[in-house]
Amino acid sequence: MMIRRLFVIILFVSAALPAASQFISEIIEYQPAPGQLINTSFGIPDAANSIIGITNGMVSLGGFGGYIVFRFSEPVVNQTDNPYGIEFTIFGNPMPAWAEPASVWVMPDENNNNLPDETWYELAGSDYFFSTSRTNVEQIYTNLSDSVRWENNFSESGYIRRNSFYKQPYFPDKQYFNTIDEVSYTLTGSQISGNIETSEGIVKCYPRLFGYADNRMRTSNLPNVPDNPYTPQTENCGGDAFDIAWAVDNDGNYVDLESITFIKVQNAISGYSENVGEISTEITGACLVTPNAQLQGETDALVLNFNSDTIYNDYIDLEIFAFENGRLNRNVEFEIESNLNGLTIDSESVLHASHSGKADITLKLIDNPNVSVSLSTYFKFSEQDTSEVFKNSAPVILPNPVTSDAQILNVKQAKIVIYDRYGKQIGNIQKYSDNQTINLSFLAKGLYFLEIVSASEKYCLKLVKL
Ligand SMILES: [Ca+2]
Ligand SMILES: [Ca+2]
Ligand SMILES: [Ca+2]
Ligand SMILES: [Ca+2]
Repeated sequence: MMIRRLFVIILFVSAALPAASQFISEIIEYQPAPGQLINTSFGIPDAANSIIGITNGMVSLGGFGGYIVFRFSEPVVNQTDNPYGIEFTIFGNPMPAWAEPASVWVMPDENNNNLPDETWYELAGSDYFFSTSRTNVEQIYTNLSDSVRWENNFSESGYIRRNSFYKQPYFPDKQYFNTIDEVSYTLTGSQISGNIETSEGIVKCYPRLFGYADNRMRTSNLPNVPDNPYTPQTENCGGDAFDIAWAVDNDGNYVDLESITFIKVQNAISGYSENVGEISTEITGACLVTPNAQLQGETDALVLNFNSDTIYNDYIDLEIFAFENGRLNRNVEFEIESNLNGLTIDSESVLHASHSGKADITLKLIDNPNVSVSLSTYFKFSEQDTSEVFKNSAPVILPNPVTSDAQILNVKQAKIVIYDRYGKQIGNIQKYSDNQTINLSFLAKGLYFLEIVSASEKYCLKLVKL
């Protein structure tokens, strides 16, 4: 009796288990950016090798631009009849509100020399077409005695500082990385917006819909049965599922690749938060999909790039993108549902409001109303809203220069947006009212611009932080 039961269980499990050849067979290159796990057991070449053959290894890619290149033993063929069209799943260690998304790139070995010496094609994820996403970001890291400084070709700069958990140097050490210069080196890649939210003391970096690694949580199900990347809920093994058909060239045009040999995973976010340090992708392994024609699901998707609590206008140009099997589909029409009467969306995706008020909005594909996105905002543009914003004279910051607490006089109620001297938005106060005191001690020393926005007017004030 015991023997028979055991036999049945083994048969059941082995029917779906992945073969050894479905896991990563070789690490070709590991070039991390500086980060809190670099030079620890999770950030050295041995760590890179830990993701071969399994899905529970662990390697850190460090900050923005850090990457790893790996392959499976055989070329990976683009199969449209795979579940949801997916070829492989990459696993990381994200949490529900803490993703560290990495872009994924593929390369065929057309010259058959077993080397990744041809063209990398990015698998364009859900955020690829957003105006807040960039390609060809060159980030230079410089090794300072107690931190790492970075600068990029968009005139931005910052530091990766040591935190209290990991006290070792964060710049890749010569003893592990003999191809990385000891003083400075440059990493180039695609970047998506960090969207780091630190409200209420909790740091959040939300997962993107599809197309990024270390983004979505895994389950304990078999790793060769993939998640449907087009739905926000988790199916099958979870993790991040990839379709070779998402490949784009340098100009963002889709390319049809029959098969690929090399895969590069590269941290796509330059982000830092006080509590958790720099955003640094971790990868634990990857697994090829087992073909299964029965496994099907929704393959339309909608994504929205939107985070305005208040719109001081009667329209907003929405960044909304529809995808069909993960490829951008511009020929779609939307229907709109909202509690606020008089809202419409035109063929250019501009949302128009006829009244001020709080709006909870759902946009659906007309051809497939099962696929939708929602947003909440406040339209604030009508006469009764605007008349009370500013008092008789222009706004003034006191004191200026400031060391910590400040007040903005002559503002009854407005939104305040803080920009650094490069014009990059670094913070905002959604509702500033009536000489309220604000604490600006979080700003580094330097020059800033405060934009004070009401429904009818905008003021820009210079602020010096000491
Ligand atoms: Ca495919
Ligand atoms: Ca992670
Ligand atoms: Ca080659
Ligand atoms: Ca899903």
